[in-house]
Parts: sequence; C-alpha cells; structure tokens
Amino acid sequence: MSATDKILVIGSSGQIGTELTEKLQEIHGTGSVIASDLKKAANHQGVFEELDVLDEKKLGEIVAKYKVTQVYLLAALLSATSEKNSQFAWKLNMGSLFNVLDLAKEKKIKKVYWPSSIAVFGPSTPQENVPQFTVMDPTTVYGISKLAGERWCEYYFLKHGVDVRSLRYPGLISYKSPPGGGTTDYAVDIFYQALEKGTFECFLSENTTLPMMYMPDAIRATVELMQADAQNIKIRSSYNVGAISFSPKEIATAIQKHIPKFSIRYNPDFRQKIADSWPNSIDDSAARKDWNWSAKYDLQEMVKDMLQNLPKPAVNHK
Ligand code: NAD
Ligand code: AKB
Repeated sequence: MSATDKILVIGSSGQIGTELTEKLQEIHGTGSVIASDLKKAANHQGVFEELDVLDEKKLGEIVAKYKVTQVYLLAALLSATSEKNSQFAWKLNMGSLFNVLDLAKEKKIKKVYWPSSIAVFGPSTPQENVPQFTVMDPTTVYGISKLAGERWCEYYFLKHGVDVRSLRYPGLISYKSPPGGGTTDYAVDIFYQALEKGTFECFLSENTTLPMMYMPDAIRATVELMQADAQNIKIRSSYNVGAISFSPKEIATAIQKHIPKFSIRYNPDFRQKIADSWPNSIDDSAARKDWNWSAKYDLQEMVKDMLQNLPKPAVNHK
C-alpha cells in the first residue's frame, strides 16, 4: 500500500461493496476511494461515479481521471440470478473481468482484486474440507464463470505479470446491505424474518450444510490479502478461505437461543440443486500459511452480532 494509491471499487452499492468501500475509505482516506456502480447506494458518502463496467471506454476514462492504481471488481450476477439469465451472467461476469485485467495488462492500473466463490466446486469435489487444489466441476453458470475467471486471473499473472489477487468467498452474512441473488441469501433473510415475523420459510432443506462467513471476516480477509507482500501470494487463481459451516436447521437453533419463539419451515426450490452441488466445508491452510489468514467469528458470535445490529421491529417476537 502506498500513500498515493487511488482505489476504484466497481459494484460499490452491493452487499460486499458497501462495507468494503467504507473500510477502504478508512484505510486510504475518503478522497482516495472512488465508488462506482450502476446506481449510487442511498447512504454512500464520498466520491461516486456511475459506471456500467461493460462500458470499457467509460471505465478507462474513470481510471485516467482519478489516476487509479487499484481496482476492486465486485460487479457480477450471483448464482441464483445467473441461472435465470445465463447468457447475460456469462457476458457480465467474464466481460467485466477482461475489461479490468486488460487495464492492468496495459499498465494503466497496478493491482486488481476479483472475488471467486465456493461455487467453483461441483458434485465431484470432496464434500468436507475441500482442498485448495481438487476436482472442480461446477454445474451452475455462475460457478463456470468463476472457475473460468480464476483461470484467466492466473493466466494474466503468468503471461503478463498482472498483480491480481482473489478469494473464494463462502456465503457471506451481513446486516449493512442485503445480498444480491445468491443461494446462500437465506442465511441473511432468516434474521430479518425472525425479527419481523418470528417465522421463516427456507428455500433450502434443513440439513443443507454450506460454508459461510460473517462479513467482518470477509472484509478483513480481502484487505489482508491485498496488503500482503506480492512474494507471499503463491496462488494467483483464488484462495480458499474458510470460516463457519452450518445448515438452515443449525442457524435456526442458534437464533432460537435469542428468540425462543422463532420457527422455521422448509420449502426447497431451484436453489436446493445449486446448494447440493457445493461442498460443506473448506480447507484454507494455503491462505493461513501464505498470508496468515484466520477467521474470527463462529456461528454463535455471528448470530449474536447480527441480532444486536439489525434494526429492531415494532413487534417483539421474543
Ligand atoms: P451484489 O449483487 O450484492 O452486488 C453487486 C453489485 O454490482 C450491485 O450493486 C450491482 O448494482 C453492481 N453491478 C451489477 N452489474 C453492474 C455493471 N454492469 N456495472 C457496474 N456495476 C454493476 O453482490 P455481492 O454479494 O456484493 O458480490 C460481489 C462479488 O463477490 C461478486 O463477484 C460475487 O460473485 C462475489 N461473491 C459474493 C458472495 C456473497 O455471499 N455475497 C460469495 C462469493 C462470491
Ligand atoms: C451465492 O450464493 O451465489 C453467493 C456465493 C456463495 O457465491 N453467495
């Protein structure tokens, strides 16, 4: 990190972008972070540029105007939305990445952050403690785009020396900004419904265990990866990062400790098949070894923090 770093966040109004932008403003100074998205978030403070990342020309103009040195590319269609619009998902998820990697290849920016996902894994991947290097046979459009993206990131590093870094995020849970169309979104919605209605209908079945992570851990992982010495970044495709694994039943039980009357019922939809193709838990020993990664929040702490921070409804269901 240098004092002259100028950071462009693309997709700054989304679930991760909202919190990552705030953290980057804290680190680099508000004036050094340019937030960009199709639309500005209601509570955004600081510099903002309206940008469709597929508009290569405008992207180049913003990079030149602010002398951008680092890009965090967060714009994408997530797993559930991608299944409904597969052609566009491919166009956005791949086109955005090429637009940014090409700027780095042309030395117009110095560093790129691009997130991958546990969606790169598939039915033949080991279910428990998925190793960093393993079988990857994603069966979703989103997963295919993330796996292809990982291969292109590594290719741009090897072939063109692009300093690109990436994490395979698990499902992320947060209270500041809602999730945007993923299979793990139930694990955020459950909190809103528990507080507002005291009951929740889950679109996944009760024992569907998935890797998850609380947003403060995800933001810290992202910043730590980007601040690590380049020589310590041994993996230029994307790092496994693990934190918590739980099923809908387990998170419901954890919520019931705070809201005893809370009830959950299960009505799996098309997202069940997506979840069934993903593993249960992640081995992140490479990230631990290379840049000292370690998650802090377990399920109980995450649930407590979410319930403390979400706005309280008019009716109390406790
Ligand atoms: P999100 O859907 O909440 O936010 C994405 C943002 O990108 C939105 O604000 C959207 O308006 C913006 N966007 C969409 N199309 C755009 C375009 N053409 N130009 C500019 N902006 C555009 O997603 P998120 O959860 O914040 O995810 C960010 C990244 O992290 C994605 O690559 C996603 O695949 C990855 N990821 C997220 C999770 C998770 O659980 N949230 C897990 C794994 C990986
Ligand atoms: C999704 O469910 O699509 C995302 C992800 C795990 O990539 N949360």
